[in-house]
Amino acid sequence: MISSFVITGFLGVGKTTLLINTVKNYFQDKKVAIVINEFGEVGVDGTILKNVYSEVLEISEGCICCKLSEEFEKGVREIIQNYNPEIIFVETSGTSEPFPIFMSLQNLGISVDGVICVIDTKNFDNYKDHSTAKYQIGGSNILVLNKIDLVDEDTLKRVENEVREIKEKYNVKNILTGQPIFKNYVLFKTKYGVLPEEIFLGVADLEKVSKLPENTMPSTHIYDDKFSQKIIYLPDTMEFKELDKLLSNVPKNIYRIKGIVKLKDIPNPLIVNYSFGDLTFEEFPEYNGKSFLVFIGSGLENQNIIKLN
Ligand SMILES: Nc1nc2c(ncn2[C@@H]2O[C@H](COP(=O)(O)OP(=O)(O)OP(=O)(O)O)[C@@H](O)[C@H]2O)c(=O)[nH]1
Ligand SMILES: [Mg+2]
Repeated sequence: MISSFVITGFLGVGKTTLLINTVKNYFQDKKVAIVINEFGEVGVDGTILKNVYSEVLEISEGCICCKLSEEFEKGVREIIQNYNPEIIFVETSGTSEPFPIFMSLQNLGISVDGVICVIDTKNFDNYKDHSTAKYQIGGSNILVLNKIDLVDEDTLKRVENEVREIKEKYNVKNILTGQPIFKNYVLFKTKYGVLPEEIFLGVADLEKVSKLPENTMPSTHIYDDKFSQKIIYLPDTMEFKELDKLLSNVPKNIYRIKGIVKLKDIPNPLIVNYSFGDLTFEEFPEYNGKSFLVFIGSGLENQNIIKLN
């Protein structure tokens, strides 16, 4: 049986980082396929991950948990047929819930060995009130407090307590029996998504979780989070200081910016990563596409995000 892990968590928490830093190391000898669903039409993570993994399937537009389950299942079937992977990792978009994806994978006869929810310990307060964030925690059995390098001990303890409370309250339940679908969960604290190998060897084995009875849906998703996105293509004549200026005063309703940008005064293209005020750049020499930034937030529809000179 093919096994799989679902990696969920809000926008910018470190899901792709986990795939790059941890998964790669532990599965050197296995045929790994990655399925990635990004919020936004243009794939940043897919482009980055293709550099690391040989088989990456991007399901880009929309969210696989609500609109795209058919496309998701078709894509996974294709990847199995063409590549015959031993293990599949699914990175959900930061705005999706993991549970419908868990069910889709089970429907396809794939064993789901873990649903990992990555949590941004530093920025948790900025996004914890979104219902999606709560259902992501409730729908996972491996909780990962990430970015602990950016917080002090007290914050870490407080966030851990809050996450555990949310887990209790939002734990997915079988609506017929009222019983939790995940009987237990584990919690890890880490930075840059580095996790111990035992996680992937069944320490939090979902096999103990019984298969769902047919026609059973969990109490799920209240669609009160409204996310939108804008993509902006940038001229290659831009200089670093212009880009930096553009990203230094980001309005609060923009949670996440990512993209790949070529600049006049920097030899290699840069991956731009902004989440809740934290901004990083990383060189990406292999990229030769257009320069673009994806802005994700709420109420962006009528907002003029940037002015280009
Ligand atoms: N300081 C610090 N930065 C981190 C850590 N983990 C990830 N990051 C940074 O956080 C940013 C976002 O990381 P990603 O892995 O792209 O996050 P993601 O959850 O895949 O984001 P989306 O797919 O857009 O939702 C990047 O700049 C990472 O380098 C961490 O533990 N500490
Ligand atoms: Mg990602």
